[in-house]
Amino acid sequence: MARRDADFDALIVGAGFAGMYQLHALRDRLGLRAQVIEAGSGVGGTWYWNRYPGARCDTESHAYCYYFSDALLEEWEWSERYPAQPEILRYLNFAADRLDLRRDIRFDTRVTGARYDTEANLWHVETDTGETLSTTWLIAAVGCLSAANIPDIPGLERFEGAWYHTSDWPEGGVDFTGKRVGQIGTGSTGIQTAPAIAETAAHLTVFQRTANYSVPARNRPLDEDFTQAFRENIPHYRDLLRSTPNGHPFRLADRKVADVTEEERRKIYEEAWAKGGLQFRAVFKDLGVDREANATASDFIKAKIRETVTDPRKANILANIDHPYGAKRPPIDTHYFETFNRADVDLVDLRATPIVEITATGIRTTEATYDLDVIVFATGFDAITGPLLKLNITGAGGLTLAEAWQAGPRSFLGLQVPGFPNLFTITGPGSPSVLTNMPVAIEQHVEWIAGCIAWMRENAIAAMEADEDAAEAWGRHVNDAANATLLPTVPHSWYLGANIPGKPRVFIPYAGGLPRYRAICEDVAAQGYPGFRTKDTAGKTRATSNGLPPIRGFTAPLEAEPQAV
Ligand code: NA7
Repeated sequence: MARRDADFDALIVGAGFAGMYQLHALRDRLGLRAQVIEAGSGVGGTWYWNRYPGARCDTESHAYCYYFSDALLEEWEWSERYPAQPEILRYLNFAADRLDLRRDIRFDTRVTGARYDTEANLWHVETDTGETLSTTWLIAAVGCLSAANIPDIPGLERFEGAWYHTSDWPEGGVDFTGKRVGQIGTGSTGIQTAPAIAETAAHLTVFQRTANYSVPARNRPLDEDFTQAFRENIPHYRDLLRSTPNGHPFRLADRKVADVTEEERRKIYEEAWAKGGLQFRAVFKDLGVDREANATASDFIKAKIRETVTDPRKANILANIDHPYGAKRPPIDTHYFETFNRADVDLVDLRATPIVEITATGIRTTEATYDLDVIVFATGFDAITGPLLKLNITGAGGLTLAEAWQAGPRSFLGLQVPGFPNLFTITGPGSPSVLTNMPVAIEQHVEWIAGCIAWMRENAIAAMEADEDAAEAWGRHVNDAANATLLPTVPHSWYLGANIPGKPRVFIPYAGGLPRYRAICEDVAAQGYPGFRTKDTAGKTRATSNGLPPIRGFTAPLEAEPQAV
């Protein structure tokens, strides 16, 4: 139940895919007084900030957009198989115009703190423009990968050249002409940006800590026929995206590695390699769950790397991969390994020769000094929890989110945190989030949150928060789901928080698959929100004190839904 004396019914933080749709859902469907607070000067979230050369989505364009509106799908035309950052940004601007969102977005405004007032059932949200705004519901739509990880390497402040993190790239771009560039990091971002930087830089040195798999993206322009066929089959694509475990437009093949001969297997991998893209991991259903099966895919890709890279020293460093394929986020690329065949591109193995310091003129490892004009940090993010913690949220009774999550994030369904009433997190920790095609996961969360708020209004509920016991049970289920896969077996994975010194090692996203997750969320809503503690406008409270009632999907065996993450 919203308070009329509050500044807003709902404040949403972030104007990316999530915040934009949440604004539309609350303002235009429920009639709430809702606003978005956005630090950037425009909409786009991740795609507003990540302007580095080569930035492109790894999801195919026709699947990387809003599906809640046929009109948006029919009016937009993608130009390439994978959308590049400028095209996604144009798309999100188109959606903002089409839905008339901009009038309710405060740009150039960063949330610096939020405090819950238990008496008034209100959030007080502070901004860097000096305002304090009150709201009944606070919705964090801050994205999973928006808190940059800039490693604490001694000497960075002494560096006399320029340095950039890929996620905070200058709007006008960076001119690498004639420059010696050092790039640290070979995750999805580093693998996209190295070939693009090499195109114009005088010299590129890639500093690799963990060798990584990559499958060719096989990007290409889309033609009229594709667009036409897509528009005629929108319901098919919508069903497909909502019924696959990771929200991608491909299904996991119904066969195991051991079901085929070695020769057939080779042919399957070759065909998938030629086709390109993330569906490489979906050609067998046991790649994500069985080490032996996985080794066949891992070995295939390592052999491809060795075939591609002509210098045996570089090939050895690149193919020396220490984890199962897909157990860390699997990148796709456009000529990444080929880039190392250029005479002006070098590769440094940081496992063998770690960085000691950054000097005034470059990077010094235990073995050599590399003179550089520019350093590019493609070093990733304090993922999922980082952007939420940066909001400086204080919940009921003065408990901060940082305190509540000291031993790792706790939530019910990745949607609400015990002790933080009326705060919702879109694609928060404990939800499928980064293991899926994000817009699909976002739409499901936005719609669930809108449904929950509508229910609160209908039932005169003033405040709602996750129960401790529900969060406990959910945490166990998130762990079980991860343990049914190979995902938690990589000790240096950012899915476990391992890339950030001091971050608790907890498997963060939910690996049980989107359909199962959606069924659980729907069942919780249909049963009147068990697992949540509520307080009505008369001050009467309700809690699920005797554990959770049976929830569809919670109990089904996890191996029924192997992840092709
Ligand atoms: P990632 O996947 O976290 O990759 C970051 C890379 O930076 C990775 O190779 C890291 O090595 C490396 N890194 C991080 N810190 C250091 C230090 N201190 N020294 C050397 N190397 C370091 O981030 P991305 O931006 O590539 O991708 C994130 C997501 O964006 C991706 O999953 C897509 O969803 C889009 P490590 O592997 O930790 O040894």
